[in-house]
Amino acid sequence: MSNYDDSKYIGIWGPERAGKTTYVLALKQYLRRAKSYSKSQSQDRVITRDSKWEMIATPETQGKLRQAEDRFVRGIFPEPTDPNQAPDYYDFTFKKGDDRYDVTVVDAAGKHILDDADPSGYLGLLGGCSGLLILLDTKSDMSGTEQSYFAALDRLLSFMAPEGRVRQSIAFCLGKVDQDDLWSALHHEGKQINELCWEHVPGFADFYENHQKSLTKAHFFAISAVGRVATPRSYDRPNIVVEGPSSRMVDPDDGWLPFRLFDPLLWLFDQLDSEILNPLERSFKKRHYQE
Ligand SMILES: Nc1nc2c(ncn2[C@@H]2O[C@H](COP(=O)(O)OP(=O)(O)O)[C@@H](O)[C@H]2O)c(=O)[nH]1
Ligand SMILES: [Mg+2]
Repeated sequence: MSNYDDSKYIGIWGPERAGKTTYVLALKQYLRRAKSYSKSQSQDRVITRDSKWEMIATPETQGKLRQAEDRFVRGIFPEPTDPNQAPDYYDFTFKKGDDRYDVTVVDAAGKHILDDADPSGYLGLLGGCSGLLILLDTKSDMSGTEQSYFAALDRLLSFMAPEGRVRQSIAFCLGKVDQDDLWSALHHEGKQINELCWEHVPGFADFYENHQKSLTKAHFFAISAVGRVATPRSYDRPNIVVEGPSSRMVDPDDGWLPFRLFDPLLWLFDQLDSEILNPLERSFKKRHYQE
């Protein structure tokens, strides 16, 4: 982990196969490419904003991610995180001009959190982060298993809110919104992201209702690491094919454009700033993230 005093720990958590590792790999690749995207597609406000940022891995993190990155640029997804493996750490510096955030991403394998005896100290680890990115996935059933992920999240939030209020900022991210049903609900039916979560993530509505009061700093995001394939008419279909037991991206090359990947982190950065700055500085600094 980074030794800087100004390091922020941002935890990423989600059930198995929700896309945590892919998220980190895709974000790094996307920010690297955003500079050239912003020249070729300069009307896109999001890309232009993101193109000013750099995401720099420490040498150790680079070593850890190298193999998976080589595969990812060819459209091949990371090996599933071993559910028995201890949490993995990735250290990055996010830089834009004079702004700098040292962030340790805790990639916590879903299942670890299920054991209520918490043998690997997950509650302390994730509960001690300044911000959390919780990745929701419509396909990983979080409620139906014998040990429910939502029960585990309940424990985590109770741990974080001993007095009934969660201090930390939480970005709830609905991932894989490239999927046809989610994409069309979001873009054609004008559904709000939180509505999509209630409707498409089994168990989420009940979970959220139970915690709504204590979650004072929560925000919803919709993201996709693979994006959609653009045709002259529209963004036609998800940029992904399933081949046997695995899947890969159809177009990992220059045409690849993920969807809104950086938004949750920019929002978390803004929240972290507003905790340490006085109100005057806060309004001056609040420029990273726009609704
Ligand atoms: N459709 C779609 N599938 C994705 C996306 N990101 C990841 N996946 C799929 O989800 C699987 C699990 O992703 P992974 O990052 O290994 O999940 P983790 O267990 O949370 O680290 C991948 O192998 C892909 O098949 C996405 O943005 N869209
Ligand atoms: Mg993983």
